[in-house]
Amino acid sequence: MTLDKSAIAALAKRLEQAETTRTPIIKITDEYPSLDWEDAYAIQTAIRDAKTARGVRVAGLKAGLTSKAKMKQMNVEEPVFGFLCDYGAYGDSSEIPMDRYIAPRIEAEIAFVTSRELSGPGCHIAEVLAAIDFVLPAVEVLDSRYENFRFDLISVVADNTSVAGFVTGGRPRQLAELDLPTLGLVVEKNGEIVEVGAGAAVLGHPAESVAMLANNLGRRGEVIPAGTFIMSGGITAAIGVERGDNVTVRFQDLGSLSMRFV
Ligand code: 0L1
Ligand code: MG
Repeated sequence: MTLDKSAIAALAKRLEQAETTRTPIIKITDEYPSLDWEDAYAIQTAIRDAKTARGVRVAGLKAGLTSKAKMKQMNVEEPVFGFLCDYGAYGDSSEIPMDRYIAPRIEAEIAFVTSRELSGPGCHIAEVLAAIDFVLPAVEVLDSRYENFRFDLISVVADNTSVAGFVTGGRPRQLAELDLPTLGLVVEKNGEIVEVGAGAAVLGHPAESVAMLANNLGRRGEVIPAGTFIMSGGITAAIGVERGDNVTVRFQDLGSLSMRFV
């Protein structure tokens, strides 16, 4: 940890202001080049605490950068983690207002709702599988608060891993009915197929990223409470969207999700 409490609070405020005013900022490591992971998660937690103090509800948790290829490319050993807010929740067939965002992108994910608490260190995939109540299709809306997507991982974690919203609904299913690594999906933008993928793109199995999330939270003295909605990480690359775009993601066995950016 390199920052004191007041610097963490100031950076949290700067990032939250960038989000609420849709005004991108320069990545924070330009000013604080020696920021470490602990600083980054402390800034993210300070953003969460400021939001919840104003009445925002934490709607769930997320893992990001979960594909092995992307982790290797970005020279990281584990995914990054963030939290979802109630005001970012959209149902199937929603209209998503572009003016809430700077430069939104979407990625297709598999989501879980848990039925019991998960805690680390030492959480493993079998514990996660035993704790899954049901599985849902989901789409994450990403929106970096940094200018021109110029960021590094420490800056991204501080910026709540670019979370901006999420779409869910579709067809909730029991885990035993699904084979998550081979569960396929197709992303269409304006009727054209733009991405295809399968669950194994997320660390071999999407539940693996939930175990990593529990272990990451454990290091920070937190747990995944029972009943948590968790987005397990992008199966596809993130796709940029513009006003007027229609996106549909067809998930094998989980139904489809559609959204229109207006
Ligand atoms: O959900 C994620 O994979 C996090 C991505 C963070 C970086 C970005 O904004 O693309
Ligand atoms: Mg994601």
